[in-house]
Amino acid sequence: METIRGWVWNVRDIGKLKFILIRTFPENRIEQVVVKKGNVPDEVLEEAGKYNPETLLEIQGEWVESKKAPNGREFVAKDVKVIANSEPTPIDLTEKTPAEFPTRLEYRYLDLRKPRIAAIFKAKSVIVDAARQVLRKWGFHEAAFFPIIIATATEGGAELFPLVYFDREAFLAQSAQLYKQSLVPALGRVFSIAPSFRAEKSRTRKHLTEFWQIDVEAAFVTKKDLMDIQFDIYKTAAERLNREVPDELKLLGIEEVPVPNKYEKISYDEAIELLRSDGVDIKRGDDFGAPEERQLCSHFDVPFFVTEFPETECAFYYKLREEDPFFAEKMDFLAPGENGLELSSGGPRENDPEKLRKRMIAKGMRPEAFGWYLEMFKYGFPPHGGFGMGVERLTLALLNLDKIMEAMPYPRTPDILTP
Ligand code: AMO
Repeated sequence: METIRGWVWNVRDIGKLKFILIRTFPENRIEQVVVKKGNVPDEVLEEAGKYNPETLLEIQGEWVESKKAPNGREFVAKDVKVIANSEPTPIDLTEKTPAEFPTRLEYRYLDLRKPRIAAIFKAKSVIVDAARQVLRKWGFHEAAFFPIIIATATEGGAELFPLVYFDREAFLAQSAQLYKQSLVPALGRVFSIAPSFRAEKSRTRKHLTEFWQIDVEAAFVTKKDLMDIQFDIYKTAAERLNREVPDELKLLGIEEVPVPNKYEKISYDEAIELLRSDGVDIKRGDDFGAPEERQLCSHFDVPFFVTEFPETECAFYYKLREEDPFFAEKMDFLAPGENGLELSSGGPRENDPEKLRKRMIAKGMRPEAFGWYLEMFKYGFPPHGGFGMGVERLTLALLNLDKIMEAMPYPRTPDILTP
């Protein structure tokens, strides 16, 4: 005799026989349970026809082969115990009657139980673990941890969420940028996986107001190293997804996540040329908007880097090109294909506090507010560089989701604050 547990998915009542589909704990698989007169006490048979979906059961019995059952087997019950009753659910977890996203969010605590939705988060857990594994392999230490409550902008002033910090103004961190740089002399290679907050009123498939970044910084690192490390995260995550969660991928309609064997590189100027040859109206100096980005990604079937962006489009901390200071040494890493998008930004950093101060002023920032950051470069600071990769963007790309909100259990956008 075996014991299984699971939630009622659906009950088919044909009198002396009840077929109960359950979603098993902990596998989250749909399995068939047969409750038959004579096999179970009479009151169990009677009750079994009345279970609401999501009633949590503990069932004793045994598996037998059955060609008609979902996984080629069914569980013949000898006894059934209700562990927790359920009221009728406000959304249909079987998705026979699908709900719109706002309704799904309203009942997110139930929505997350759907095997297809739970699959996203089992996969995301593999992706986050793959990033940690790769960074450790490359000799990085995980910074434990950087502040979330901060006094100044790190990525420019307009997108900060202010908060009241006793009698002072403070903000939620836009990134760990300044702090991760400051740990480079201490740890050499450092990373953190931490939340970032951006008060952008962007309502797009790739923007959240709260998202997580894999923030990476290293001393004496080359641009090629930075690219290789990012590619390694992407590739390792793809391989591990295929190996560790194949059933979850199937639920998401993915036979196999494409595992790239190389990455490509294109300069900003080349990307502009390519877009223009496609008939896109874009000037040298412009940043890529969503349609341009998609168009660019559709030219690639492996992940790729766009290198050297116009300085005016970049944060103050990127190094400028020595040969041509119109450009900053920033590089973006993008996922390929029709559904492609920017996954990360990064590059070598500026170490000269005077140059940093001028760049800040030019970008409308107040260098006085960055005292400690500017001072630290006066004390034997090594050349360094890094990148920040969005965890939800990476999840969106690898799992081919249609919007980033699907990659967060409880997404935050300009419109969504609850649950
Ligand atoms: P950036 O601002 O480009 O760079 O952010 C880095 C990466 O974070 C993700 N990201 C977002 N994900 C979801 N919603 C958003 N609103 C959002 N904004 C950004 C993207 C993006 O590529 N400090 C630098 C990185 C560095 O140079 O180290 C930074 O924050 O995947």
